[in-house]
Amino acid sequence: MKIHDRPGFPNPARIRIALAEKGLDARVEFVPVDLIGAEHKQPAFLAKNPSGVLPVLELDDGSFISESTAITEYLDNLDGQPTLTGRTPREKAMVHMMQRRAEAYVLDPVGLYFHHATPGLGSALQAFKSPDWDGRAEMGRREGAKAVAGMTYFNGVLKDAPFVAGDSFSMADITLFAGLMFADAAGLAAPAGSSALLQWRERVAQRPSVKNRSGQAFLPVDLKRMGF
Ligand SMILES: N[C@@H](CCC(=O)N[C@@H](CS)C(=O)NCC(=O)O)C(=O)O
Repeated sequence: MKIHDRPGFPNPARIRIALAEKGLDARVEFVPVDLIGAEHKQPAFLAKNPSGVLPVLELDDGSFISESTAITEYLDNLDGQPTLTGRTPREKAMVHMMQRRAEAYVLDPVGLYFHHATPGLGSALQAFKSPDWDGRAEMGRREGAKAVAGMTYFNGVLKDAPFVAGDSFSMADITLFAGLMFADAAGLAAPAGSSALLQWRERVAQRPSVKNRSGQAFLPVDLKRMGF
């Protein structure tokens, strides 16, 4: 198996955490993609994933799987013992629902804020982000506010349960964790009173699958290197 990604970015991090949770790192070859140089918007990459985003899983039979949820489901079911996507019909439905909320309420709006209301990843990529649209920064700011409201929602969820989808760590936790990572990089802080969310985050940060990846620095390091 190959994973086409760039370490340090939030969606690639979702898969790297899932791989580590499943103990599958050694079975994967990582293929770096120059996201800052917009390699993922060029025909060779678009043939692998027409959405033009990372990560992409390449199977040994030559097929490509994109979308972090689909990749995580594949990895989680490889050993017939899913731990990240639910075991019973109820668990599976809860994980699916809550991870989708984590994407829709936090991770995706943070991405829109980052790419439209800030300098994002620089000029090569900005050329693909509707730079001529006047309403772009305003849309980005609204998405930023939506992400902060999403954090308040998840703070409420985590007051009542140890993990995002209930009693067990799951793909939903990974998605929300990646959303908060991205929020840090984009300069969006959790609102005052988010103690349940921040305590959950600290617990997740201590999991070996997350903690042992600290050498593969998350987004802020790349941004600093770029002078942002
Ligand atoms: N829905 C996709 C989102 C993937 C995504 O947005 N990846 C980011 C990297 S964190 C990306 O490739 N961004 C490039 C761009 O927006 O041009 C997934 O779940 O994998």
